[in-house]
Amino acid sequence: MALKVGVIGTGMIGQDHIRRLTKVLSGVDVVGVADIERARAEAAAPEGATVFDTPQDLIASDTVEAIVICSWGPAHEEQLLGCIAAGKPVFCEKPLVTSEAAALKVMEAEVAYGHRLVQVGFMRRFDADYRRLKAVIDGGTLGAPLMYKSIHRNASVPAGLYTSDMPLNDTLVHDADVSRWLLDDEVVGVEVRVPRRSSRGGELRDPHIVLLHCGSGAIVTVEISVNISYGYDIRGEVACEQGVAALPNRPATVVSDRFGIRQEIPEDWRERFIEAYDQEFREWIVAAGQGTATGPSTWDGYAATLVADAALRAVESGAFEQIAMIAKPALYETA
Ligand code: NAD
Ligand code: ISE
Repeated sequence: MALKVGVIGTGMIGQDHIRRLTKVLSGVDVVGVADIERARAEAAAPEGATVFDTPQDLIASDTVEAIVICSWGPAHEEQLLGCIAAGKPVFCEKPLVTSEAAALKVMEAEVAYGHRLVQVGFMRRFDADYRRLKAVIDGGTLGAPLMYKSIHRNASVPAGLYTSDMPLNDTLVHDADVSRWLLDDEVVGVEVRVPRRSSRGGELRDPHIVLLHCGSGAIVTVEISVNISYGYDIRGEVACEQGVAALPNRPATVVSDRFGIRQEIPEDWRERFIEAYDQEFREWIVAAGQGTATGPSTWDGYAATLVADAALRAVESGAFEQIAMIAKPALYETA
């Protein structure tokens, strides 16, 4: 029996996820959609799917067994709490929520429910290259990881809609999550440096250099550039005690012609992580079909939110900003 899914938020990534849920993956049916812009939901709805008036109506519907949230970050809290209250598994695009208080509320609700219902859209954990990199580090042959260099470049971001806080609370969350996962460590403090501003973004503060200090003493440096024009360029290199392991550049095909030797650059995240998104949903469909969730959890969303908050403080203060986490609830110990 196919899992009956409702999608909230039918913008860029909502439409891409509807495409993969209807055209790429099996064992799943998109039976409903909702968006505050009803016309957008109507245009995105697959044949036969119901267009609900509100996200709350979608969550409450008996025809919807599991939910995919692709609305804007500030809307996630209310929608996640609604899914947990209804006892329905939910895939929520990053960021989990946009404040520490909201993350704690969602975590409290899930812990009170008694088992995991929430999977956060940190798709890098499902990318084959990142998984290989983690396997090398976990294998231990290179010794302990000491430094991780994460490069996160976007060709462009929507002018006016993407504001100066977003490199730190919308984009950095991916690097924060994947660093914690790769190094099996928590971030305990953050520093931010702001180099010369790129003229391409007008008043937008861009680029950023972020230092994530981990509990073990390992340090992650993150370069975030969101208007670099040439493409979506994601790189990563872990320096360990006895060697270095790095992600390959994607796509890996090398073209040689009379202009030289080169690799293409993906246009955006949809292209670079297409297979990672497919895989995160394959694993979600199986877990949600069993009434639960897998992969990045509410705890991981909370941790990334704390990093974003600390980074926003650090960009103002210019100083090291410490992070204090609550004790990890037992529910997330095996996650
Ligand atoms: P978008 O602006 O294209 O689409 C968001 C949609 O949500 C819009 O159609 C909007 O009308 C709708 N919406 C907003 N508030 C709503 C509400 N309260 N109820 C119902 N619908 C609501 O944005 P996007 O690029 O599709 O991003 C959506 C989410 O996905 C964001 O949280 C973003 O950070 C995340 N995202 C993740 C990735 C990734 O790589 N994992 C990539 C892009 C976006
Ligand atoms: C976007 O929302 C994403 O999540 C992309 O993966 C990220 O690279 C981009 O910077 C964000 O704006």
